Amino acid sequence: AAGDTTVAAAIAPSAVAAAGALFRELTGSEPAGVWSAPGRANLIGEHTDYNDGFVLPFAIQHRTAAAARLRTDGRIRVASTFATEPVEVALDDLEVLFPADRTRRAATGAAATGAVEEQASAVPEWAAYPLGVAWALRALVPAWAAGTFAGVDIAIASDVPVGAGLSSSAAIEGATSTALNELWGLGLDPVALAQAGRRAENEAVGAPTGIMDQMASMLGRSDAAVFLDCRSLETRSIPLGFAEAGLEVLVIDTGVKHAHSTGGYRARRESCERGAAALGVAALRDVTEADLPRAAELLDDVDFRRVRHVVTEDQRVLDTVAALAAHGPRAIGDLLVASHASMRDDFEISIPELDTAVDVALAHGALGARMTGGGFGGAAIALVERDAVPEVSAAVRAAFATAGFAAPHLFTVTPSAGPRRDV
Ligand code: GAF
Repeated sequence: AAGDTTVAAAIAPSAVAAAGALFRELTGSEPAGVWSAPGRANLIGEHTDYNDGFVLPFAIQHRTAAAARLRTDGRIRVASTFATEPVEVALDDLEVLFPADRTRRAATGAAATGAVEEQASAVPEWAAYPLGVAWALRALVPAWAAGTFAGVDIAIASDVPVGAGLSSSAAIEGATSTALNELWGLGLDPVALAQAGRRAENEAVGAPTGIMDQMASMLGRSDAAVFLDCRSLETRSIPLGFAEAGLEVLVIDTGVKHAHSTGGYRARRESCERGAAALGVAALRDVTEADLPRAAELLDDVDFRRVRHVVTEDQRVLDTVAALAAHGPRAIGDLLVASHASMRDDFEISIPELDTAVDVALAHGALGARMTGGGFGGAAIALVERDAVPEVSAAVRAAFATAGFAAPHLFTVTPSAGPRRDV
């Protein structure tokens, strides 16, 4: 138990102070404000978002903060505690750095863009998130084209564990878009800001992700999950009641890093697209369990199992929302377990560390457990009686040591509020 406390304390939120300090170091002056946005844990609904389906994530207490202030020279400079060097470009160059399409890139002329394109490949990945958000916001606001936006300095710090499947990237996007929305007086609503964040991730960073993480970060509420229909983008706040029920959500971060801009994530998307095309629907959202026998005839075994995961996972999200409303959080354990089995066996995005985390948590009394996020690494969540957190944690640590896995990071997460201005 003492070990758990140490780990929790080490990651206790401090991003706001760190972003402010970094801003002062960068500019020698005070920021105009500090804005922050949370990471998220997904309770259930994995790889359903880009299939126009349903998800049920909640924002967590770990946040990313952006300290920012306008500048008058039309340049944007971003610094972060993840990197030693800040990155600075002219705002007008963002469109060349991240061209909306090839036609536009061609239209700007190779000679004129050569130097900037060289700069684009030199933009480190972390900086593509905030710069990509600034670029995506520009596309939303026609006034930008008339050059009405001032430059800006932004310093970013985060308490969200990176690569743990807790959406550290959506938290950077959310903190940046919330800061720029206010400083530039854009008046955009949280859904528009979430869409700008997704666009930054898809087009500036090049990770083909869905909209779940940005919506979870932007629309989070204390003690509630965000039930999102990824087709209509309608959301409903779903009370979770973990605290009143005496339950905790324990995160087991395996420390195995994943990246969604590469390999497996993209391949899963392609399987889903082939499945939808073969079944003649716009997206797998339009397929029900009754269609699965036909899918089995039309698809090879691998694509069929990918489709079966998405179709059954959508149903599990709806069942979880219904179970929470009818019976409360103790009723959702089996759905979490079934979700994990589907990701392990049909979608094949789990890894031995995540399977061990889930199995051991369940063997030591967790009500339910599943990997959370895109997979291939990252974290599992376990729904655990408050009093059982030390026992489950100790058992997971021991099992990891026995299996020869790196020591996991264990901490509890609390369903928390979305973006805000902190200073
Ligand atoms: C990652 C992506 F960013 C999300 O859009 C979602 O697809 C998730 O993986 C899997 O559910 O977090």
